[in-house]
Amino acid sequence: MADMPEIESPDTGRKERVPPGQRAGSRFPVLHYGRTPLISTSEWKFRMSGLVEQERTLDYQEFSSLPMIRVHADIHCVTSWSKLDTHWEGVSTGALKELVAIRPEAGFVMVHAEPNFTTNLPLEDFFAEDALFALKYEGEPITAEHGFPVRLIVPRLYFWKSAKWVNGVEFMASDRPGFWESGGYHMHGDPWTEERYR
Ligand SMILES: Nc1nc2c(c(=O)[nH]1)N[C@H]1C(S)=C(S)[C@@H](COP(=O)(O)O)O[C@H]1N2
Ligand SMILES: [Mo]
Repeated sequence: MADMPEIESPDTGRKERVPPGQRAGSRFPVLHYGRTPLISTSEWKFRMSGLVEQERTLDYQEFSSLPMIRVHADIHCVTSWSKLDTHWEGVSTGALKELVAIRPEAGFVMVHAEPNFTTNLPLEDFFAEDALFALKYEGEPITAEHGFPVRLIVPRLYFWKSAKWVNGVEFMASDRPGFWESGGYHMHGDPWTEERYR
C-alpha cells in the first residue's frame, strides 16, 4: 500500500541509539510466560472496556480493516538485549480514539492479552505516535511465538509492555500493576532512565 503512513520512532534519531545497560544485536529472542497460544483470526476478538462511554468489541475482519501505519523503531528488552531498526505494520494506538469515546478521567490503560497476560501503561505512552497494534513484522504476518495475530508495540518503553496476543484494552483512572509489574517490574519502564525493577 503506497499511501501507508511511515512513522519514524523518535529514539531512532538519537546519536546514541542503545540505552544504558543494553546491548544491541541481531537476535530476536522469544520471551514470555506460559505456553505459546495458537490463535485463529476467526476466533480473535479485541475488546475496548473500562472508562469508555460504550464498550466495543471488534473481530479480526473489522480490526484489520482499520487504517494501517508502518513504524521504524528500536526495541529494548529489560533482560538487556536491544534490537535496532525493526519495522512493524498495523493499527496506530491513536486509531482507538475514533472507535470509542474515552472518558476524560482515564489516565492509564491495562492491556489484556493471552494467556492471561496484562501490562499497564500511562495513556501518554500508550498513545505515543510510534505505538501500534502490529499485524506484521518486517513485511510478514507476526509469527505465533512473537504474538500472532496482533501484538502491541510501544518502542519508547521496555519490551515487556509490548504485549503479544493482545485481545483488549481497559482504560483506567489510576495505575494498577499488570503481570510482570506485580512481580516487581517497574510500573513505567523507560529504558533511557533504566526503570527496570522496583
Ligand atoms: N502475552 C504476553 N506478551 C508478552 C509477554 C508475555 O509473557 N505474555 N512477555 C513480554 C516480555 S517480558 C518481552 S521481553 C516481550 C518479548 O517479545 P518477543 O518474544 O517477541 O521477543 O514480550 C512481552 N509480551
Ligand atoms: Mo522481557
